[in-house]
Amino acid sequence: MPYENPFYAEPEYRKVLATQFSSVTPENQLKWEFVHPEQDVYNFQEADDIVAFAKANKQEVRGHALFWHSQNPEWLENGDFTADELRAILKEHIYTVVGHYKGDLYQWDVTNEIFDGQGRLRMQENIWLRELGPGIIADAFRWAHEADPSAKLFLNDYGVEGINAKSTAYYELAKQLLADGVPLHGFSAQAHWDMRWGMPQDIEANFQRFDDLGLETAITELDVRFTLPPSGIPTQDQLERQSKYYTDTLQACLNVLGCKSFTVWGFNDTYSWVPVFFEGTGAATIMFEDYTAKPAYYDMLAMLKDATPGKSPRR
Ligand code: 9MR
Repeated sequence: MPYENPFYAEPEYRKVLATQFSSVTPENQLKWEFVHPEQDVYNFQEADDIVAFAKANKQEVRGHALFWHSQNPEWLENGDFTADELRAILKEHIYTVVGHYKGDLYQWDVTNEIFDGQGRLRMQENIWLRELGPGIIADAFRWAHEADPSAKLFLNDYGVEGINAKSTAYYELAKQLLADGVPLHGFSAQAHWDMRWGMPQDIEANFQRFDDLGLETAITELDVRFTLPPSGIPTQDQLERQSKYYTDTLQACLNVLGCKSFTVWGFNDTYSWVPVFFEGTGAATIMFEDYTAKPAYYDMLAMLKDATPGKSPRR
């Protein structure tokens, strides 16, 4: 990671994490390269610490991610495995990692980012799809369900917030998996917004069609980036426009009954992937470096206070 893990280094980070959230997601600690760095080595320590922290603070934990084209260890990506071996490796990984947290994690991103922008499966980039074919998706869900029957299992991606080719590809896949009796329970959208572009107005309609299939929905990685002024300090106008992205996303989730999980991707600008990946942009989270809250924080809080639990405030 490009910055020190504040979970260990910063008491204020832990305090805010403990008091402001009811659900947490390990940002990297359950990805293959972290949790399974060598073929015969699992490293659960950091994720275990997060799960213990969450338990102590009566929080739930989302698991992320089991089947992805990115952040895989060298031994896996550059290994010379046969298809049968790879299948056994994936099965063992899922059994071991999901099993390790059996009963502790309420949701798992089983697959992450398996479609490209045109709604085509990433048959080349994703090692599992490339070597084992699309049928392996159903197996991954079945294995995860066997390892922890109580965890809700999700298809997760970015660029699938509104109705478009990619989210429709997920809709078709979800229907097929459900028809085949595969234990799929949810569809989730990451929601990494960039204020250079607007945001889709049909998030609710998109989530609702998955809800109508009987699936849960979730927002899993919300943040809102924009180009910073030369001073590096966001203007009030930028912060207010940013808040609208946050609250519009929250409103869409609140409007869909099965959208029960809503996660921001980091909550302090010091510890955000955004400036690392997109030079010149930043300030994407709900709190400044010193943990003072931005309009997005206060506006979402007000919206949550007005929301009626269990009732769809559909407009
Ligand atoms: O926030 C994560 C960052 O610390 C990592 O360096 C990066 C590596 O790809 O992954 C980031 O998280 C990603 C998440 O796992 C999947 N959706 C996109 C997120 C932002 O890149």
